Amino acid sequence: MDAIYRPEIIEPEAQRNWEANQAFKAGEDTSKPKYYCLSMFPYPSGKLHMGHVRNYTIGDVLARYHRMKGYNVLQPMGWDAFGLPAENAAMANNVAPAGWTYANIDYMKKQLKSLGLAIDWSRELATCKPDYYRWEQWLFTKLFEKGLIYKKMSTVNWDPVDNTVLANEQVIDGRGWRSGALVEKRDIPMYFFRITDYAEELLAELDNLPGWPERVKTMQRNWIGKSFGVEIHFPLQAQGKGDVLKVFTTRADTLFGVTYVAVAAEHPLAQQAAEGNAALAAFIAECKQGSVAEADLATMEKKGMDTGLKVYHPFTNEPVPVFVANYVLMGYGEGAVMAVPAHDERDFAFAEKYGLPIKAVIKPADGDLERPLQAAYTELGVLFDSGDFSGRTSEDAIDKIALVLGNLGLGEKRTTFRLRDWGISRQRYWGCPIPIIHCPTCGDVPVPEDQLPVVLPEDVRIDVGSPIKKMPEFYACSCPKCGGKAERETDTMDTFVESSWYYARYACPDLDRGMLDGRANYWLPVDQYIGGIEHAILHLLYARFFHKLMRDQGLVSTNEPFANLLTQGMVVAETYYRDQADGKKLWINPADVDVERNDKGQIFAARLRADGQPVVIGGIEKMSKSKNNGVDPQALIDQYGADTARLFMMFAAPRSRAWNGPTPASKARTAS
Ligand code: OVB
Repeated sequence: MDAIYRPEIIEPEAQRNWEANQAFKAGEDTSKPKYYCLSMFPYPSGKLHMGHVRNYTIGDVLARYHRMKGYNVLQPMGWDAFGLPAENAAMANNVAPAGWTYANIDYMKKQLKSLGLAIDWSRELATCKPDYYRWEQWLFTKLFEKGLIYKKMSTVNWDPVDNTVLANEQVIDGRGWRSGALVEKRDIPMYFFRITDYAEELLAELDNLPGWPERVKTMQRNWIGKSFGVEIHFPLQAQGKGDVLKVFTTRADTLFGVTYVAVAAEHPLAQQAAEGNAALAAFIAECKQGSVAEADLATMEKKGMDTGLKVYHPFTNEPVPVFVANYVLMGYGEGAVMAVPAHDERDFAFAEKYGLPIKAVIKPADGDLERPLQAAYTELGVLFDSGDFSGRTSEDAIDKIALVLGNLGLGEKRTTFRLRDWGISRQRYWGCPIPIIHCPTCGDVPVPEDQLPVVLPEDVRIDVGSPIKKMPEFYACSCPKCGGKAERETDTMDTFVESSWYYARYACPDLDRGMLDGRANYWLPVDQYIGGIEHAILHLLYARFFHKLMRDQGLVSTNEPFANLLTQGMVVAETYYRDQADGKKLWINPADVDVERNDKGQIFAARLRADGQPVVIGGIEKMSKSKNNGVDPQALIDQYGADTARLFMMFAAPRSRAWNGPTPASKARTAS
């Protein structure tokens, strides 16, 4: 035996041995309890980063521990291989997205192997391969036939110079990232998964997931956002009898405080009012510009314009002006809201800006409102100046107002969800083709099973826009129903579709006659899922939704995919920079800096090794390309060996809440 520890010799030898003996190959074995340990699969972005090392080390520790405890352990790995980064890289380096992706997979697979993870590589899958995505297309056609997928017009970011749709992250300060042109909104047909049909179950079943962090469940509950409210009908002035403007509100108790109603730019009333009103038409056009990202909508300046139209208050019959407002979205509720400036912050700001009346009707139970109101009073309370309802509490009034409106035929109680249907169409190339054929006679026809997969051509040149939209050899086809000339859909699916079911396909990655077989029921649910907190909402919700879709298709027998969830923290590092002449900071990688520490280990001086001159110490931040503080795990592995790198990762920031419930020994020391 060598007196010196030589990881560069020991580790490859152990790894070769594991590979030769298929040490981590898993099979269905009913004599032992099974343990399916899954780490979120990586995007093949180029090389492993510290976040991956942390994720896959935690998974490996749990997998090996359970193996030693006598469990039949499955730990698979694969590649979340479609997506925009491959297209961007392809454009920058003039290579095809497929080639770039496969090269990255090769390199990162070598890196993962050098980490010594106990992975069953025989189950490796890549979502960009037809033998994977054909089953996604197959399920799509089944769901389309069931009406669980439907087509509807939807708004996208349109670059008028490049003539292409932009993803939200390609819109920078309202302009296209490549062309710099002002981005417009455009309505195009897109496909939607009816996730709202499952909203109630997705919410209720969070209560049956004791092995999930409370924080993640709360985020999902808020995202689903079940609320009880009232739909209120405001009769339209100058229209036929019975014509009403419908709004939804959770605060029907504030109805007597309504001083205007606001509709989305796309609302039929707005369109109607714009005929013969050039200023309004121009404002509506302006509303249609800019990003559709929710984050941008939240922070943008709230603007509106009077349509000149009026509706009647359902109780007082007083006329109420109708505004078009840029913050009201057609896709949300009825595309119209009642505005109560005295009791809603956004309405308050809007009313002040446009000189609209502010009418208070709710006061605290044990006091009075300040006069004049300096800000909206948004709490529940007691009604006043509200006709027969004055003196009632908010809760009581909501019920009573709904009842009376119901009797008048002017409204009803309703439950609504914040959750919207999931739009999955992407006008991009590097994704799973949507298996629909557009026939001028038969309409949208799903591709028949025996014609699947619809294979994405990999040998393409990327410039502006998706190449398959310009390839008749891809889109020209005949209608499966009538045999006439037809065209294939050229949009591809959101990559979150692939990551919604990969965990199940690992049970039977070789199956070529179906999406899943009985092996999925042996392995599922995943006993331990491990990943970053950034996936707390969308990915985990979509995967839960897909599990229920697959259950209802008879493919799996359980209700939930992940029994236990562990969310890891962010990997952090010191930052260093120098101020440049242009006022910007030049970020310097920690690997290029020499530091001096005090007796507590804190860094008090830092110099750039190259010139020996000081650099500014920027404090500890999560590792990122923008702050150039990423530490390359490969350098660590090369210098100290994988075991040391893994051990360091676990000791520097240990996790105690390993699976179901906290271990008594210590409290978690990382944010998760
Ligand atoms: C890493 C987790 C991630 C996921 C696969 C990241 C935790 C946060 C990042 C970044 C860059 C660095 C250095 C450190 O959450 N394919 C999807 C995916 O997320 C998953 C599917 C299921 C939707 C970092 C970090 C630098 C898993 F930029 F140079 F600085 N985090 N901590 N540290 N794929 O490849 O380098 O992104 O669980 O592992 O991540 S993934």
